[in-house]
Formats: sequence, C-alpha cells, structure tokens
Amino acid sequence: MRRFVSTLAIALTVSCTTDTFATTRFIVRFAPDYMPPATTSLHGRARRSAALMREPVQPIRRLATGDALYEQDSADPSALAAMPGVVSIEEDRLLQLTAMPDPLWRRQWYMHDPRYGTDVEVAWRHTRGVGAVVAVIDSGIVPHAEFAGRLLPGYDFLSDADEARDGDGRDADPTDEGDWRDSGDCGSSLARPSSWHGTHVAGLAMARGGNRYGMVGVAPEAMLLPVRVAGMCGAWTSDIVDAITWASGGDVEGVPPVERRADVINLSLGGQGACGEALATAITAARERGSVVVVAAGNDGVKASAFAPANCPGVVSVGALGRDGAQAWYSNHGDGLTLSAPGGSKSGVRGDDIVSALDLGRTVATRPVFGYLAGTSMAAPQVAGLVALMRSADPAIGVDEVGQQLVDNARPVQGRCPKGCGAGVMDAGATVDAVVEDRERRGATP
Ligand SMILES: [Ca+2]
Ligand SMILES: [Ca+2]
Repeated sequence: MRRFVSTLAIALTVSCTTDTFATTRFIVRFAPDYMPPATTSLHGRARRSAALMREPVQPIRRLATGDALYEQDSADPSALAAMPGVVSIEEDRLLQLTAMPDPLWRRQWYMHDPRYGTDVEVAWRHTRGVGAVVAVIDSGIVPHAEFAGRLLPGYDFLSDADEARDGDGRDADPTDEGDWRDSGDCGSSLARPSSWHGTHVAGLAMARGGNRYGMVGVAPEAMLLPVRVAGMCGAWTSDIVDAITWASGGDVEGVPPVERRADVINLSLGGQGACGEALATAITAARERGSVVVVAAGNDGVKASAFAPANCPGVVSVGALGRDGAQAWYSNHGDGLTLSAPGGSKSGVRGDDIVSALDLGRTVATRPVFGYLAGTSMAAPQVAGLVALMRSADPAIGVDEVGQQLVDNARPVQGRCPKGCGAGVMDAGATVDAVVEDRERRGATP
C-alpha cells in the first residue's frame, strides 16, 4: 500500500528554519522486493517510469538507508508516487544550521563571531549547563521570561532600607527595586536612571535559549541564584561578604541556609583598593566549600591588582575586550587578570557592545526588554556561564581545576593588548572539550 510521508518533522539536533519553499528533491522508499539494487538499475527503472509519467525525473543516488533520492522539475510528488513499489515519499528538506532561533542571537557577536567570539556553540555539543547553579551577586533581578523556570530562591542582602527602596533591610526577595539617583543622592550631583545591572549580568550567564525570544546566555540551562547587594549608592562590602558566604552554602546569622549552593559566583562589582581581610576570608571559605568566584576586573583603566575584589586571592578575574578583539580602552589590565572575555567597545556604536536582558523603566521596573551595555561587568558573567558549563560537564571538577582549565584553554587575544589580558580570551569550546576529555580519561560519566 502506498503512503505519502508529508510530515517535515525530521529529528535533528539543529532546528529547522521556517522557510517553506517547495523542494523538487524527494527521498523515496520502495517495498523490499522493489528495492532498487544498484545505481544503474535505479537509473534504468527511473528512466522508464519517468518516460511513462511524462515527468522529467532524475535519480540522484541511493542513501545509506536504502532509500532513493530523486530530483524532478516539478514540486509535485505524484509522478514519483506512480512508480511501482513505492512505499513512501518525503521531501529532501534543506535544513539550516541555525542552532538558536532567538532573534537577538545574530547580534551576540561575542559568543559566535569566528575571530572574536567565545565559541560557545562548540561547548553546547556537550552541555548547556543543566544541573549547574550560577549565583549573581548584584543589584537583584527583575521578572523576565529569560529566567522563567530556572530561578532558585535568592535573597536580598541589602541591609540599608533607604538604599534598598523596598522599605526594609534583608529579606527573601531579591527583586531589583531600581538604582536610579536624583541629583544630590549618594553625595553625587548627577542624576541617573536605573541600570538593571543584575538582570543584564544574569542574562549573559544563563538566559534561556531556543525560546524564540530575546537572547541566549552562555549556560542557557543552568539555574540562577539571584542575590541582591547593590542599591542606589552601590554595595557595602559587609553585605557582599555575607552574600558570598550564603551563596556558597555558608551560615549567615538570621538568614535561612541556601537551598542549593552555587557552583559559581559572579561579582560584577568592585572598587579601587586592596582586598580587605573580610572579603579575602569570605572568598577563601567559599572556594573551600566548592564555589568558583568570578570577578569583573573593573572599568577604571588601571591595574587590576589595584581593584577589589578582583585582586582577592583565588578569584578568576576577568578583563574586557572590544568588538575588534583588542583590550577595551576602559578595562583594568595587567598581571591581576586571569583571562579576558568580550565586554564591548563602549565607543558609542551600539552593536559593538553587549546585548542582554534589561527593563524599560527609568526608575522602577515597568516592562522586560533587551539592551546594550559595555564593561568588565559584561565580560565576567560570560566566564561564569562557562564555569557553569564546565561543572555541568563534570560535576566532580574542583575549584582550582576550573581555574587551571580556563587558563590552559584560553585563546591568544586577536587584537592589541599591550597592557596584559591575562591568559587570553575565554574559549568555551576548547575549555569544555578539555573538561570532557579529562572526565572520560577518568572513566566518569557526567
Ligand atoms: Ca529588603
Ligand atoms: Ca532567549
């Protein structure tokens, strides 16, 4: 009995584009006794059939499955169906390697540009971060579809109720209430709108992929632990110390323990000065509990070794590269950098910066949107996302080994970097490949 296979649902790991042009190529399956045994007889059979059908049909070749591929002038398969022994016909669809249908993916040069991107798609052959937890210690987050379904219960560590704008001190709601300033606030004459900084940073680490909405984070299947420390005037070191302790599974008085310890903590914040004892102690303890600490190197154009907590012992400190692959003009630099990642050019050309999740509101949150920012704040969460991929690929990998693999597998910086970019630019593909190789050498499964 003849049967037409009209379905186009072909199980591939790449997703199909939505183009619907009619193909003139068809894959034809014959009943076993009609199976074209060889190319020559296939040709002969097809020619005879074609002549009978008065339809120009060209046999191309046999597939590995035993099916036969035909091309014809018409997009109508009924002529092929008239051949004896045909069991099914399906279109030979032309599929595209569009790994991510999210509309902003094409603007995420920092992840896939062949020269200056971080080769994230190669890493995604192994994992998209499932099972890993990324803590973002920042200004909190706003509701955004890019985080849907992958939010862990976070915390608001901002102890100053006035700066927090939520009417209280610490509480279990890490929502970003807006860090806008009026002239005169925080001892500054300059007014500014809310930055939604934590939302942008979190998106870069783990925004959903494949949801046909917005952009894609480096670890789009990782879980987010949102931790709020920064308000309108910035973040107190004392609050950051407690937040690092809590996110890494340590005890903080008056705060219930974290549900799931962070595999990696991102700190896109800092200030000039030495690493204080309190920060150093909290970071060392977090590392001992198993959390990798990734820190933005800072945007002051000075030595990263003069900027805390990027200069704290044991952290992965991240400098920024521009759209041209060179060190960004604003990036802190030098020996204090572990490695670099794209942070945007900050040159006034929007597309040369880094696109991620934001909110439209100038003061309070009104509507989730996407927008461009630049800075080492944008470079660090890409490395944090990569650490999530590494720990998803090999949950047994240790904190020090993560740091070593990041360094060993970084690529040379393609542009100028006379002041020092650390080990080079993060290479997600090479790094996760190396982690998986190590895991397989041990005979372990993910
Ligand atoms: Ca609060
Ligand atoms: Ca998305």
